[in-house]
Amino acid sequence: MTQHSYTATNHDEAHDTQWGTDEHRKDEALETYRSDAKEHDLRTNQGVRIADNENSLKAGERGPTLLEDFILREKINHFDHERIPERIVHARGAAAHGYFQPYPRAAELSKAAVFRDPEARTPVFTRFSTVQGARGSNDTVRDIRGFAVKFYTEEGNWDLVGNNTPIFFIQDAIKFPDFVHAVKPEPHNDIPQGQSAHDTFWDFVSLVPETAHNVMWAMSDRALPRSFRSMEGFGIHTFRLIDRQGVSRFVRFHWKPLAGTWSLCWDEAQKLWARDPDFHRRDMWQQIDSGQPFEWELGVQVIEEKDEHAFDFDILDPTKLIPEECVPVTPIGKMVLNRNPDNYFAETEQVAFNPGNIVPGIDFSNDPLLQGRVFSYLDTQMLRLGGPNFHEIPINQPVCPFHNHQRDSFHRLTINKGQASYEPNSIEGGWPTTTPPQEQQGGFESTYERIDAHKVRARSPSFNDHYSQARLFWDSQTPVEQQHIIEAFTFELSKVTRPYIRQRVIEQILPNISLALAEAVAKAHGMPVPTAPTASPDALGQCSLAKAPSLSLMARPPQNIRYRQVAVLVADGACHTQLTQVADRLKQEGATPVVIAPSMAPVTLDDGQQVTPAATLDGQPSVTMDAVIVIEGSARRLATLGAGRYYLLEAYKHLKVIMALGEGATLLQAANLPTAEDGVLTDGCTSEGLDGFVKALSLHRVWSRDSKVASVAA
Ligand code: HDD
Repeated sequence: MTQHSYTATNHDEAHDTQWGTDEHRKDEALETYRSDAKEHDLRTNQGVRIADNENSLKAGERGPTLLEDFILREKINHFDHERIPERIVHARGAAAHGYFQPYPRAAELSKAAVFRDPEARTPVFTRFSTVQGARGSNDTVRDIRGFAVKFYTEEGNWDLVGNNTPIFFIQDAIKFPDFVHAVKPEPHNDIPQGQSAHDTFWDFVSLVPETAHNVMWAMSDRALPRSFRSMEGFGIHTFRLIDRQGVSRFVRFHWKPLAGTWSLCWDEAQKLWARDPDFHRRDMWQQIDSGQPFEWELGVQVIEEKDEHAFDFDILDPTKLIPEECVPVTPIGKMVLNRNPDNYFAETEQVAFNPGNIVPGIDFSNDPLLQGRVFSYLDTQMLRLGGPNFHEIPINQPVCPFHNHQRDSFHRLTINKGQASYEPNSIEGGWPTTTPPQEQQGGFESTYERIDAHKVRARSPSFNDHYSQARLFWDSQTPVEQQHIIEAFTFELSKVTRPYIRQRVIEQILPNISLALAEAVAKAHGMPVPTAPTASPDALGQCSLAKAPSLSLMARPPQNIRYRQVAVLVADGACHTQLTQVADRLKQEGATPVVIAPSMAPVTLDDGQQVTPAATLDGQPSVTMDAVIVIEGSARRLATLGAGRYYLLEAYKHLKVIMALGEGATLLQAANLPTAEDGVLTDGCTSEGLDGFVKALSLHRVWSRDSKVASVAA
């Protein structure tokens, strides 16, 4: 094993001299802890070289094992304790390193070091997660995704712990344990995994109308991201930014993916559970590994304090978004994720996020959900990471020095020198000392706010509106997206075994969002069609906007095909020139061609040359790809194979663009698919033909096909 230098003193000295704005700061700090066993002897944790790692120490070759075998005991003992409790929510996740670079505008809004210098890059570690499932659950379940960013700033760690929806299910942290108990697998049988389609979730939802808005997002394609790179992220709560003059403004944080927003289809997502449970984490890992970073812009909606009450909802209510049509999102920086972790456990599992980790220039609002969160995360890490010293775990350490009088407890790594672990002291010259707040590099100061109130256990009447934005969300979706929401409600409720719960959702929740939605779901469940909203005028609320186009994914397709994975199907006899032409064009557009064949054996092309496939039809099924191109000369062979026909059938069902070149139409015919319609291209491998493919794929899916696919048997 390599020797680590654990003392904070050592790190501090190093950091004090490297003080600056370097995106590699965290990477360099982590280097101290990296261990590479190459060319090292196998030893015990006490440093003793091991001579035999195959046999335990026994009394005779066939005799009992001896207690004295300290090598065996140490190895088994460590192994027995390898697991730590998984996160109570967001247990399944994947993370990457990168940096954040502010735009000039950011420094006008906040004095935080992370926003100060447009030339400076702050290291970040970002973890994406699902909420409901266990650590080993599937990536593509219908669920909200966590979007947690740790900024290792010069002035301490700032964690922006958000989701891929701009709102949450509940308004007050006191309901969080109830909500989580309801959505998690049911307590008597631990079913279902990674899904909200069960009685307790819908029981809770039907009894707690404030969940309606986030439920709408969860039932939409937003809950089925195609890739982490294609998700928006949101800080959700209203926070504050404090500028250099001490002026505080309310803000909502947004992460806008530079790749655009695109999602999976529900049927595709479900099939991916079996075909590639690691779909999202693999996608991120492979793309970062191949030099294709994941990128977002950080944006803020800014609300001056005087405008706090200018909206038809309360900005402290985390079940409400601020429509971008009312307050535009100002971009203030860019995040680039460009490095995979070295070790999943040491980094992704042990990273401890906490929305309570803020730095000077950023502050909380009085959002009652946020206030509870500020307590909960620190508390949960104590259990999950084994005590109050988890901030010393390498991935959690700030990149700036940190000294205080906190001492001892489990797994303390820092060797604090000196006698005085209290303040004030004269023995150690009074160190460490406090820093008064100032424009830059000052001590943290909470926003000066007058609070003159009765102590009450109550919710503000301004939180009574539960439906206006659920309606806005529904009204802002395209017809195809609305149909997907109807199908999602229909599916989820079909898994609810108690009819009275289904009935409560259909009769008492949905009509307050949309009568059309309620009618469609009621009919699909053979239940009476609701004819009027049931909620009180207060709960129904009012929204000044009729529609907010920013809420629809389909309304703003990416318009390019960057990062798309395109299946290029080949079999013996495939046209070599065409294969090269297609692959070159896709790469030119920033997409990845994946050559797929019936087996991994080299494919003999029409000119006698051979190509080694990257994958097989089974190994890289169409659900893992964004579009399909059949290379001329391959179709007849593929048409004889069930897997070949199924490939196109499934791609067609999932609204993917299919290009069948040369005699490729024979494969379409063999699969009983149309040979000429929107998104099914048989134009030949001309430059215009490929233009047509690129154009069709840049809309992500062939939405016009949506109404036909229910009859496709795949
Ligand atoms: Fe939370 C984890 C996001 C409300 C209590 N939460 C967790 C993670 C994300 C969120 C992304 C995973 C972080 C990681 O990758 O390690 N949580 C949210 C958002 C919320 C929210 C966006 C509402 C706006 N959470 C919330 C409340 C509470 C918690 C109201 C408790 C009162 N959340 C936790 C937790 C977790 C957690 C139990 C589990 C593991 C962890 O903290 O580190 O403390």
